[in-house]
Amino acid sequence: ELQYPPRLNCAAGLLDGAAVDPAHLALRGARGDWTYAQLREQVDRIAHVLRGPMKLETGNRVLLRGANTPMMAACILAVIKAGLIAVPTMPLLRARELGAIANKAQVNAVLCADNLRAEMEATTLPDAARANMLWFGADGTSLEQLLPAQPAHFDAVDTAADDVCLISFTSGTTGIPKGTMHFHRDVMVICDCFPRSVLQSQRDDVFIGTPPLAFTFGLGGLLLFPLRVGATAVLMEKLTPDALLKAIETYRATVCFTAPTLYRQMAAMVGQFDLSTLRKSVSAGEALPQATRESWRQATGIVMIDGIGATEMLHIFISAAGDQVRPGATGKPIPGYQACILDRDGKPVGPGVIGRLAVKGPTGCRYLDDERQRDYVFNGWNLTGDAYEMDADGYFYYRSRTDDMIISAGYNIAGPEVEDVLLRHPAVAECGVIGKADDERGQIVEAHVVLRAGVEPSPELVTQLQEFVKQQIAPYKYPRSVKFLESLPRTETGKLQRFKLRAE
Ligand code: 3SK
Repeated sequence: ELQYPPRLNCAAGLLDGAAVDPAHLALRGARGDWTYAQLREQVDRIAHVLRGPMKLETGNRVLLRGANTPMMAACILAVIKAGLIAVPTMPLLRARELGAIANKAQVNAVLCADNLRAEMEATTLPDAARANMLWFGADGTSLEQLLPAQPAHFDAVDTAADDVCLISFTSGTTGIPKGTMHFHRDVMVICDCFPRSVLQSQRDDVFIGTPPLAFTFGLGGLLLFPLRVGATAVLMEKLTPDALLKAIETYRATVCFTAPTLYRQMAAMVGQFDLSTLRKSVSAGEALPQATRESWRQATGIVMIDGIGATEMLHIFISAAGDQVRPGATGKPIPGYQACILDRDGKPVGPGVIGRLAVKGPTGCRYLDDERQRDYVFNGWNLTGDAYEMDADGYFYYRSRTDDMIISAGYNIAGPEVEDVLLRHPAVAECGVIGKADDERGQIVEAHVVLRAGVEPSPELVTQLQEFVKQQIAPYKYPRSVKFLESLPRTETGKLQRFKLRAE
């Protein structure tokens, strides 16, 4: 069913798709809104700048850097429409991290939001890129100055469906980001999988959310998926829970994409906002605790759509919606994808056994010059690094990251299960559970807890939390060590950096 022509430019395919009405609002943001006709014209003028004044050639790589704004989105689309390769980067990255990405991807040019200029200028870049940078997003910035003189129409560069158009970097939960390469066809594939089979998005949808466009969860949910069905996307620069709730109300959003942490925080505040237009709430980027699913349901009446994706796979490949949702499960492989559980030797295991999640389908891992490709792809299966269990009906249940499974005195303990219990305690706002080396037990369960406002840490509270866990799950899973923190270390995509907790 997923058939695309051998010559394909995905940016052109999305901007000129059958579902697009030129007069319909495409992108909305704090600094103004663009219809599809206006977005297309903006993309075309930027594409002319890339191939004209910037003198870039087909296959060159462009580092992109900016908060979620219509202009950042237009730059990404323009790079791809111009036959170049987009290398989007997270807005909060520092010069050292940006330099590592720019050099790994050997970028030839940079398009960067003006408010992020200082860090970009402090970055060590390949020479070609250092000499070829333009700034955008404020009056009089170099990119915007060039636009009025450019023609309003650009003929998309003729690319092959299997030419690379995007290099997306992983968020670094292990500390070392990897570049993943994706084809024009892959972009169309993700638009035709999850949004069709699970989300069932339509032209009258208004998409909103917080994942950065540099994270493929955000790129899909807040740009590619809405364009594919001719819908509207709201791009927000301020990514706090109250800003998201207010924006859902203001823009009458129907589909929200964000991470479990934000749903958890928003559930406590929804009463102050009108969310009556919201129909779908998609959670990914991190495992969704059942406690968070329940509190969002209680607060809004909405059954969340959980999903697991990976930068390597480009987007979500296991999910479920509506009456297909099963408590505790992420869901089933979405049409087009297959998944199974493998043991340590790479042999499939049956229902009820925890093992390594393996997935295959129309997208897959292609690391940029990285020997870790051999660890990720095994016999055609992509090994995502997640420990999962399947039930007899083919539902998949997240247990932990493969390297996060805690082995204590011979027991296998999944940190997220302990986190899910702790999150139900009224004193706990956030928590991260890890295995800490221990002479006697090999490892012990250690909980890092952020308390709710007004709650003070104390030895009594530690005992209370330990007893609370023992009451709800097998007592050997209780955290023998509890530490209180002001906040948890997270990547910009919201993923908990357990390696930092372990290093403490
Ligand atoms: O981390 C995830 O679960 C994810 C979800 C959707 C798209 C991309 C990613 C990495």
